Amino acid sequence: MSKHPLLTTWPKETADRYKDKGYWSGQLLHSIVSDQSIVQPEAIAIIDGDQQTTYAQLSVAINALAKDFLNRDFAAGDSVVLHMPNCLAFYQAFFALVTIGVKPVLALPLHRFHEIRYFCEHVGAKAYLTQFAGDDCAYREISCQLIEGAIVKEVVNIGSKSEPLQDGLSVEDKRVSLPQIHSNDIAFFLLSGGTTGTPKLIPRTHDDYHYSLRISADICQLSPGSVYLAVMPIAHNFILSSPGALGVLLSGGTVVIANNPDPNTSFSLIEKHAVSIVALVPPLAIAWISAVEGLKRRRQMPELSSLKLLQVGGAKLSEAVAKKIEPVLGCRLQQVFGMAEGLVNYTRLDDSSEAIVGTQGKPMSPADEVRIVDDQDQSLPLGVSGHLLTRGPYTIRGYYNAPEHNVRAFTADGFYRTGDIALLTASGHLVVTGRSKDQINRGGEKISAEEIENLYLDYDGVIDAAVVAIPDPYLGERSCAFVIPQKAMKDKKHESAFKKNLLSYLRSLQIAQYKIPDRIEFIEHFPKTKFGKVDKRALREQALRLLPS
Ligand code: AMP
Ligand code: DBH
Repeated sequence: MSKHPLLTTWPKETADRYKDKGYWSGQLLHSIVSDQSIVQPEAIAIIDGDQQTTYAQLSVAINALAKDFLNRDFAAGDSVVLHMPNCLAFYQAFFALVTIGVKPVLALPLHRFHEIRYFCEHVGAKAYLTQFAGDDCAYREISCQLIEGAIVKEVVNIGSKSEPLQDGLSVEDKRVSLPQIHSNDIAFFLLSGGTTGTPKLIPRTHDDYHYSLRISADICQLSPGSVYLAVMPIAHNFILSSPGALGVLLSGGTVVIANNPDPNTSFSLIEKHAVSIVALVPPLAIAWISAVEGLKRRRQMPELSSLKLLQVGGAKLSEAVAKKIEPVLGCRLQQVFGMAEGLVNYTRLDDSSEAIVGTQGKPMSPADEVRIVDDQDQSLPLGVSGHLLTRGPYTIRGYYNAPEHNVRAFTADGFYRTGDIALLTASGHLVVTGRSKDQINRGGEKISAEEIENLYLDYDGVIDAAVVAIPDPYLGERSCAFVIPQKAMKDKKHESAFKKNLLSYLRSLQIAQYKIPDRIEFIEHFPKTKFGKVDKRALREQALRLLPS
């Protein structure tokens, strides 16, 4: 089925089976809004501060923007990088781009010049699409650097709040006609949390993503009455599709955008708009619990009665926190264990309390194939932890333009090696028990150890570096870089000056802040495994001993 040399997709017979079974329905992602604009044109689709848009208005704005993009000479098959804060214009731009077959790379707000430049170069981006609004001048600075460095030819500043899109563009422009889009085309690229030196891009098709939205919306029992609060970055797969804003729009509900993660901001939005569902990473769930407990003590209990479902995912939720959610917040908990590559697991709304609190859910589709295997890829019995492999109708068969990495990341028969260690229970639920991939999960933000190690290797004065996770009660994990310096450290003063240099070096590269190690330790040589590789397990134990008990 793959027509493109840089893409590995499903074999023809598998694709045919997914179509026959109705998983791949042939529907296009932008039909989500255009269909609802006919069914219920006056219903509110998205609320962003004092801006709100009905489905009819949203559809008009998307078409207008699509035509504006075509007038700028964007053409089907082009790629762009879309890098925006949480705002209405993100959805307008996303749908407009997929309407005309231009593939956006969905960058996250915390990405900085280092990452954005890489995405632009990797896909040969035609343009960088952003919004110069609010207090964050990062987007403007990145734009200048991209133009100065001739990395992209064009920067498009989309619909800042002072000039809303709906009023700005002509819809009646009949001179441009929209290109034909196929449902098995790549619609956009998501970013992988990464385990390698450079981030990998995840190509998602209209067919596979639309299926994942339909089934997610069904599992979460969404309806036109659902009101979804988007607190975390809206370009992230969890917030986009599990069921996320797109699942809610597909169901004809309303998406309310929060542009800061402060619990009190969310609580007022929940009350004001009668929010019924929200998705958080574990650290934010902890912050919400303590905020509510604090307000209760002061007898200022926020009005959260509309909230029916709190989804928590992105990193492992501890059982202790999971147990508190329903009694403190008064809503149902749903654990979500997903990945931008595909497979998403949900605890079901009618699962037992034990399953909801103690597992990371079941695969969402009956067509998801899940295997738990040992180091030799041999299947393990129920209840035994092993490597989690998966394939299915919405799990990719290869990263974009990464043939060598794909050989390692996928089995010969197309299973994705998730890098997670998990066990399956007799009821079919997965429990995540560890990770084999060389990654730090910092409260849901994934850091590839190798990416940071490579950056340190380029720094004068560093012989080698190894980055590992250290446990943290709030974030789950933080990062610790063990560094072998070229010259032995003379004293504490010398050490702390060198640590400062190492930190400012990383900052000078303009990488996302969350990737900067939380801790740096100097070491003379690394412990090695039997095979002579750096023994990260031993380093993690060493890091643990350094932590205050
Ligand atoms: P990403 O590659 O950024 O899409 O991140 C996906 C990874 O996040 C998964 O492979 C897991 O390692 C981790 N993850 C996501 N949700 C959960 C969860 N509920 N519990 C444990 N780990 C999770
Ligand atoms: O962490 C993730 O990537 C994630 C978590 C929950 C995800 O992609 C998803 C749900 O869809």
